Amino acid sequence: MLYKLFYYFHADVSWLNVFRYITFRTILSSLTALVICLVFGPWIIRKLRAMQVGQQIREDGPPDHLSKAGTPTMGGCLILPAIVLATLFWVDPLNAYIWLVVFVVIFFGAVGFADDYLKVSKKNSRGLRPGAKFAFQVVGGLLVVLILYFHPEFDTHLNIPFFKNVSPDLGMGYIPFALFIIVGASNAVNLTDGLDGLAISPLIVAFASYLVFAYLAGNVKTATYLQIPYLPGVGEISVLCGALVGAGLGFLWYNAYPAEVFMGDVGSLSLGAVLGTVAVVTKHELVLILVGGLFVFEALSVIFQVAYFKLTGGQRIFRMAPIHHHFELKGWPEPKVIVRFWIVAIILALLSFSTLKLR
Ligand code: 57M
Repeated sequence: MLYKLFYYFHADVSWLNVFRYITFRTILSSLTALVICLVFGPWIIRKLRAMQVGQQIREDGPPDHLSKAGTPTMGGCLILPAIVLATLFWVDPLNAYIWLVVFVVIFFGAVGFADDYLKVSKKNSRGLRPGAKFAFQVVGGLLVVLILYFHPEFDTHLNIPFFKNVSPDLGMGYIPFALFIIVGASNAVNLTDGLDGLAISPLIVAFASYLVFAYLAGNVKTATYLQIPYLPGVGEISVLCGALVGAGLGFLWYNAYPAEVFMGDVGSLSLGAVLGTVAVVTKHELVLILVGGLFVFEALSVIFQVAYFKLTGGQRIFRMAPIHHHFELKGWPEPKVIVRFWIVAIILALLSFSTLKLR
């Protein structure tokens, strides 16, 4: 938006042409979000501490976590404004995809905020009732999917990674499919957010990957060369992904072990839903299984654990789910679990790039 204003007043100045480039604006949006998070981080952490927005710790969790009681939560209140501001500064304001994703940031952020607020104000770890939280997620996700579905240019074909000639048309079936991706990603990131930096680093990796996919899909030359669907306008999503990467890095500065702040549901529900939405908008839906592989792995560990627990009347596959707790209880120090999980996330994201060539 900001760069459009520059044009308005100085359209004849040739160096301003650099602002036309998505790559240049992506760098600027990531730096803007990074600086906002780094500069305002200490202030927000002080405010959250003063307002006693401290984490309640469940007593049935790994014992090491009890020392985390009182760590300020709701750090998403730093991440989300940084993303929105940096995005609005550097994107083309006429791009509808951007507004759709900004809506997701705000809507899912508001649901998470309500959940966190109830937890900290009532001083227990329950928050919104799970049914209510899920219902809000479905409503938000459905709105997004319906807007996309009824857009005349939106394509309901599904691209199958590694198979360039297989792309079934899901028709109306695309609606529940995309909804599952958005709501599923939101919950999977939320489940993963249980150790310092465990969710934000794989999110940075995932958004950096989608930054590349969006750029390639939004450019007619690269899309044709790679035989991926050409999606006019989707290149701007790179600028937004840049803001997500920058804000994530800025937040990681404070969330790195030992964390000075947690992102809270306001961060995790929103960033997860944004990841799902970006996967849908860039038509790289199934690639999310690799790009966000760590989140899938964490969510599956919970599904299997809960199912097995119910079927067997109380027996477990893992010492505790989500699976990061299993390794903690096996005696791995927290930083070791975190860094090893990051390594897995990075390898999976790198593998996702092979889908561009192996087809
Ligand atoms: C929320 N929240 C963290 C923080 C963060 C169905 C069941 C598996 C659900 C699951 C659950 O409730 N998950 C969602 C996970 C919590 O973090 C807060 O929540 C926000 C994210 N939503 O931003 O505000 C705790 O995680 C730790 N943390 C860090 N560093 C961070 O940067 O150390 C978070 C961020 C924080 C802090 O300790 O308090 C959480 O883990 O609660 N439930 C569980 O995860 C529980 N699992 C469980 O009950 N498993 C059972 C099966 C049968 C369901 C089993 O395996 O036996 C565990 N979680 C905890 N204690 N804390 C077990 C008990």
